[in-house]
Amino acid sequence: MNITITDQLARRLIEAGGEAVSGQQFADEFGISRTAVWKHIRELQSRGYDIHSVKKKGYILSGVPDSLKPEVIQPGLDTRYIGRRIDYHETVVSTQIIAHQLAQEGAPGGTAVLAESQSAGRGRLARPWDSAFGKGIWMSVILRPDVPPQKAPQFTLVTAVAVVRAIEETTGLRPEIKWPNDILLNGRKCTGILTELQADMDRIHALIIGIGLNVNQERGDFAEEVQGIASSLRIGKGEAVSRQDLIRSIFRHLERYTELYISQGFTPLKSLWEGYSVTLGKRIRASSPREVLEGLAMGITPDGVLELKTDDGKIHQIYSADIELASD
Ligand code: BTX
Repeated sequence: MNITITDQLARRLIEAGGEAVSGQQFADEFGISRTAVWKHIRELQSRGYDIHSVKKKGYILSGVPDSLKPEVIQPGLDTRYIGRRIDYHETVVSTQIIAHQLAQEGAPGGTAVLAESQSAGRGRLARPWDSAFGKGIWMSVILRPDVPPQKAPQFTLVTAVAVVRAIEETTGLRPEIKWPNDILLNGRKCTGILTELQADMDRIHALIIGIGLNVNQERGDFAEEVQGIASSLRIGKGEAVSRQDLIRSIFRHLERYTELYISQGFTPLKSLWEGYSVTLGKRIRASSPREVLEGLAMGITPDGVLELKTDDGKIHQIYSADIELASD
């Protein structure tokens, strides 16, 4: 990846945490003249960085643009591997497509593809995912866990817990999880998770975890088809939310819960997940391309499979489906 001196300078200013850094200091660190430093500062200002210079002290940063570029996200990120490599784009067809390519080319686990917008973001079964420019987090994370392919669906649940915790930490809102892959705010969908796989029979080569999180949309920013069912953190909180803080928090929680899952299995995550569930204990309709079943959502198994009891008393194990609350 090509990190320019301007980007490195931005990162250095962010890491200074609001303290002044002198032009001479920059010049020495980057091996350039003070005039060149000043030109890079001007460039950053034109990109939306709020930088002013204080006589005899140096440059002070008091605001960063609302961007998802790595130089803005990575300072202050305390993960070991998730988000250590960020592949940033303004507009893409789908971050999933790019992440699949990168994974095939050998990108390390933890690589994250981020975009400001997607022209054809996708959900499960190739359904469209509405991805307005600059309003959300449209991201695909590559993981390379050493687990068999049948464990892949559990990563959707692990990711859901990580994202819910990150939303809580960043906004104080209390979202809920609808099995398997939706996160709801006041009953409306604010996040979708799409787990895809590169594997052979015995081994996962890469998991591509797609996260679509509506952050700063107002109602009118959503495509007409989803206006009645979608929500955003901004709508829930009544004010704008920092996508940068949220992404760092997602990276941190995702790494922590992935590690927990790999070392101890799903059991410690199961009760966390259950605490956020809107599905359990309710009468639901589960639709899959194969069948539609209606009954009571009993619980999830230690493997994260949903158990549904139909009226004939039979318990069905559901691996993937669309869930609606059924009217009794
Ligand atoms: P899903 O199949 O569960 O949900 C898709 C359905 O959700 C759509 O049919 C539509 O009804 C509704 N929907 C579409 N856009 C939105 C939205 N912005 N907010 C709320 N509801 C919506 C969910 O699939 C998984 C979505 C993953 C999206 C991420 S974004 C980054 C990555 N790249 C990519 O192409 N997909 C993933």
